[in-house]
Amino acid sequence: MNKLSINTSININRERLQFNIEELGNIGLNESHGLDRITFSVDDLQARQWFINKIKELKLDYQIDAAANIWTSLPNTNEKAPIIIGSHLDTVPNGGRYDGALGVLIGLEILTTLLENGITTEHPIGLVSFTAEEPNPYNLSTFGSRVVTGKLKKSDIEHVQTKEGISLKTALASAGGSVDAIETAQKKPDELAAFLEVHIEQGKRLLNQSISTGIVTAITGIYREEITFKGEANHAGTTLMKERNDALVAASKFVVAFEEIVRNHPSDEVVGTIGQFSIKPGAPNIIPNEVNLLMEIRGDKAEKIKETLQQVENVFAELANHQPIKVNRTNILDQAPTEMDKRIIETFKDAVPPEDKYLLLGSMAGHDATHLASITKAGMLFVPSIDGKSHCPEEYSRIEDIEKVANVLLQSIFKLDNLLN
Ligand code: HGY
Ligand code: MN
Ligand code: MN
Repeated sequence: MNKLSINTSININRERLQFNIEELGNIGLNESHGLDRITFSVDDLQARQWFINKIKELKLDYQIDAAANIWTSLPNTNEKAPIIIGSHLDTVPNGGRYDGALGVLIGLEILTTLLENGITTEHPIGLVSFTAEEPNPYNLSTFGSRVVTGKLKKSDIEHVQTKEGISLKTALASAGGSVDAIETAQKKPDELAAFLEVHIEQGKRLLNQSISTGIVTAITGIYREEITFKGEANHAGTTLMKERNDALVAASKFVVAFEEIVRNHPSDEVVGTIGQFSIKPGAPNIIPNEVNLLMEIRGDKAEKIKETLQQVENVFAELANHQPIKVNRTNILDQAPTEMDKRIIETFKDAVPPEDKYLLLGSMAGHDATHLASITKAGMLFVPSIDGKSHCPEEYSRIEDIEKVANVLLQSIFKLDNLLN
């Protein structure tokens, strides 16, 4: 049969996709109507099991690699490298139903559509759910995709544990992975023909222009540091103000100075956040002796992140002039800004129906595709986010938009199947 004649007549099943979004969206639901599928939590494990059951219902094989990434693929006897669709199932605390999950569910829907239509492609079509994309208690976001692309090795992770002392070794094993065998999950360059990720935009650009399909040109760079300020604990009543070395006061000055640096950066694409902060010992009558925080800087160009970091250095130098504080800084993430594959961008454009529009846009959120781009051709499609809300329970995308973008992905897969080696 002529492949092109099959392609244009096939669409994904919107009701089935909607059903799966709702069913998966009940796993990890909390009292604030948000999702708590934090990496390796009971709810994360339950979502992973839900996904495995769905694969089994399709009578497909699946593999859990050493990073606990879950892979499946349609049967195909060709020797070609596979085209892989993927994203993640874990969420931020009190997160939404769409971030990550949508990309996996659209992949599942596309596999199901191809199966029920009996379509065999030249390239095997696969699907992956990556482990621990979001920041997590192990301080290892985009964990699964970094392992697959060789950016995290056994030596980087073998001693990792949470603040409560739970080792990554134990937690990863609970999801079917293995720290000792971690490097077996690594893929060689060109082992995959392409990686395609659909995600919600998490901003308002598509919505403001009433466009359903976003085609991502590049993904922001993300730099994170864990910073500990060490002062001196002492009695809050008997220690004179001039005699104090208060870790919280120093950290607070830093927070304010940091916000000013990023706010004043001429580029809107440079943003910075301190989203996690803890004080020790944490009593009203003890001067804080330790503050621990996570600082994040994002930017569309590596130089802009570097230049922001230089200004951060100046703040620390200035702080040291005023207080005998000790500061420990550990870099925990340094993801360079990444361009998406030009050929895939062109293919996405061609796959949008002529009566519909698309918008080319950069992603200011990080994604697994950023890492996959180092070993294969990577491309991303965005779906509009209502009110631009994400990482919160209000996160929502309309099924009409989702359906359109899923069909763009399906048609793109047919085109790439013909185009790629
Ligand atoms: O943090 C991010 O940009 C992504 O949502 N993980
Ligand atoms: Mn996210
Ligand atoms: Mn995500």
